[in-house]
Amino acid sequence: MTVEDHAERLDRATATGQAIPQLTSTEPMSLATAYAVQHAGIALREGRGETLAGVKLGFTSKAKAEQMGVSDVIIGSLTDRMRIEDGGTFDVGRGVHPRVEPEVAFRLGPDAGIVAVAPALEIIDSRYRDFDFSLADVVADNTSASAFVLGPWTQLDRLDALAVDLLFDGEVVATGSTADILGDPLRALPAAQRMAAAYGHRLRDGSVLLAGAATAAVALRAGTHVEARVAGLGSVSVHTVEG
Ligand code: OOG
Ligand code: MG
Repeated sequence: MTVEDHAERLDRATATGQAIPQLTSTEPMSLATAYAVQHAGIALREGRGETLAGVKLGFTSKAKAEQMGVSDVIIGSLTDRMRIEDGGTFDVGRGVHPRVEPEVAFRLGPDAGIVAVAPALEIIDSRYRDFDFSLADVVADNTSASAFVLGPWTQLDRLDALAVDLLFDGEVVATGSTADILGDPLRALPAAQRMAAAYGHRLRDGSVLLAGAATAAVALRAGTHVEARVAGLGSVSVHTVEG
């Protein structure tokens, strides 16, 4: 199968909510090819009018790496269509098996420096059966990116040890610290610059950078008020619906 074939299979799985077997179940795939599949998938989205909104990092925390059994940091693309307004809704029926994780987001300025920070929720949804994949598979699947929600932008110099809580209907379902993100989420910027240069992503003026989850991801079901709280940064929320 060609890079385009792989990208189209993943794109169809995203559109239909039908999981597919791992791409690497039939043939091995290099990381370079996996990123080529990821970019081909983004090109399909751009062909439908979506525009790039930024990038995300994955597996920047030990909790996430242990949950998924994959430990190398990965990079993926975010588009405008993935963005949900703070307090908006997410339709779980359109996904395969969506999960949510609390994150920290940065807004990048003209020189790709950080100009603002916000609490964030990332909704991930692997297009592979049972949320099970190798590193190449998850890279090809645009790092499971599905949707993201940004809280209020603020300025804060130190982010190294802020408490992070994920709440479902007001009850804490996961807790962590921003220190769980690369030791300090500010390290996400050099990490993203390195990954972007290596794999062909761009950190443009106004881009969003999702630094990665501070806790393991939690499965979503319909009818839930989902909130992330980051001490000193405030909170961000989304309601899940079905249909
Ligand atoms: C891959 C995405 C990982 C993070 O924040 O670590 C990620 C996955 O777990 O399916 O977004
Ligand atoms: Mg994430």
